[in-house]
Amino acid sequence: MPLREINFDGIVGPSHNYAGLSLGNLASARNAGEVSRPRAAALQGLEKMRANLTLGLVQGLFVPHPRPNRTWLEALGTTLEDADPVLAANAMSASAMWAANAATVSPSPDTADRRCHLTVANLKTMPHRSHEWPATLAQLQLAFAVAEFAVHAPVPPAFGDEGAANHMRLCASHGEPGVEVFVYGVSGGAYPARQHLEASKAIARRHGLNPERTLFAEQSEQAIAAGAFHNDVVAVANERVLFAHELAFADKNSLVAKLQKLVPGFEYVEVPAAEVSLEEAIRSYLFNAQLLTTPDGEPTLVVPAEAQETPAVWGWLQRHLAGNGPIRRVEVVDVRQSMANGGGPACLRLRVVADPSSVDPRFLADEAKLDALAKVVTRYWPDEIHHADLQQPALVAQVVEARLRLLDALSLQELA
Ligand code: SUG
Repeated sequence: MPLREINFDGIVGPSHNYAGLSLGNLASARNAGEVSRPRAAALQGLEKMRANLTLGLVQGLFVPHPRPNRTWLEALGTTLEDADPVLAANAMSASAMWAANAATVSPSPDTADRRCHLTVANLKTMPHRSHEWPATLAQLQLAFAVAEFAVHAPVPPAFGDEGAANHMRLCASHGEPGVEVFVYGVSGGAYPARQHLEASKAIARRHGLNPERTLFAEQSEQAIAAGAFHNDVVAVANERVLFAHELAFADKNSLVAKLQKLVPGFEYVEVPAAEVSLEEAIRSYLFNAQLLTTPDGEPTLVVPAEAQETPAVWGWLQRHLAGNGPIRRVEVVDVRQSMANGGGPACLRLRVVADPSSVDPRFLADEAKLDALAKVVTRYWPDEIHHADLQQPALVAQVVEARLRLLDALSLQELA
C-alpha cells in the first residue's frame, strides 16, 4: 500500500465546556461561562469526518481522554469535589479534541531511519492542556504500535511544544521526502508564545530530520498578539502549497525563498492584510482549514461556516477560485461548538502520512463506524453543560459513563 495522508480527528469529549481557560485564545475568552452543547459538538465533529470520507480521504479518529483527570488532581493534592472551580474546570477540560496539538509527526520519507516519528506535545503553557500528554501517549502507542512508527514521549516541559499546530510539511506529494517547517514564537504582546524554538529543535533531532530540509520560522509577534495562539490559525500547508496570511511570519521573505529552493513546484498563496485583516482571519478561521489533496486531484479547502459568514474572507475565496488559484474547491463544515473554544477544522485533526494498513484499525473510521459512534453520542453525551455544574456528581458520572460506552463501541477498553 502506498503512503496516504490520514487525518485523525479528536472525537469531542462528553465534558466539552466553556471555561475560558486559554489566555490569548480570543474565542475561548469570549465564550467563557457560556452553556456548551457536548452532544451537538461531538455530532458536528463526526459529520466533519463523514464529509472527509465522502471526499475519498482516509479518516482516523482519537478518543476523548478520561475526565475528570483524577490522577492530575491527586498529584495536586486535591479531588474534583474539593478543588476550587478553576482547577476543577482544568481537570474536566475536553481540550484533547484538538488533535492537531496531540503530536508532531514526521512521516517516514523525511526521517533518517525511514520510520514515521511522532512526538507527543507537552502543551505545558496552559494548565488544562499540560495534563493531556499521558493519555495521548497511551493512545498513540496503541494506534501506531508497529515498527514502522516511533512514538516519543514529550520534550521536557521547560520548552513549550504544541505539536502539529506549529508544524508544516511541504513536498511534491505526500509520499515524497518533505521539507518540515517548525514555526515558533518568541513574543506575543500580551499573550504567551506557546511554541518554543528549543522544543522544535529537539523534535527535529529526535525525529532524525535532515537539517538541510528542516526550517525554523518565527511566528510574527503581531499575529500572536492578535489572537493567533498557534500558527495554524494564520497558515496551512499541503504538498506544494503554503496558504498564509501576509502577517503570519516574522520574516516571510526568507521562509518563502527557502521553500522555493527546496520544494519542487512550490506555490505560495498569500492573503494580503488589505483584503482580509488579521482580525477577520482569526475570527473566521480562514486558515484553520484543512487543505487536502482529494483523489480527484482538486486541492480542496475545508473551512468552517464562520469563513462563509465573514464577507471579506468569503469574497477573497471566491476571487481565488474564479482566478484559477491553487485551491480549486472550498467545502464548508459546521464545527461551531469547537470554534467557540478556538478550535477549527484544522485544530480537530492530526495528519499522519502512513500506510493505512499499518495503523490499528480501531482508530480508522468508515461510514458504519461513524453511524455507530453517532448513536453512542446521541444516547450518552450530555445535551448541555452549564459552567457552574462542572463539579456536580450527576454530570461527572454521565461524563465518565459516556466515555466508557464509546470505548466499548470501538473495542478500546484498554484505554479505560
Ligand atoms: O489550546 N482551546 C484550545 C484550542 C486549540 C486549537 N488548536 C489549534 N489551533 N491547533 C487551546 O487554546 C479552550 C479552553 C477552554 O476555555 O475551555 C481551549 O483550550
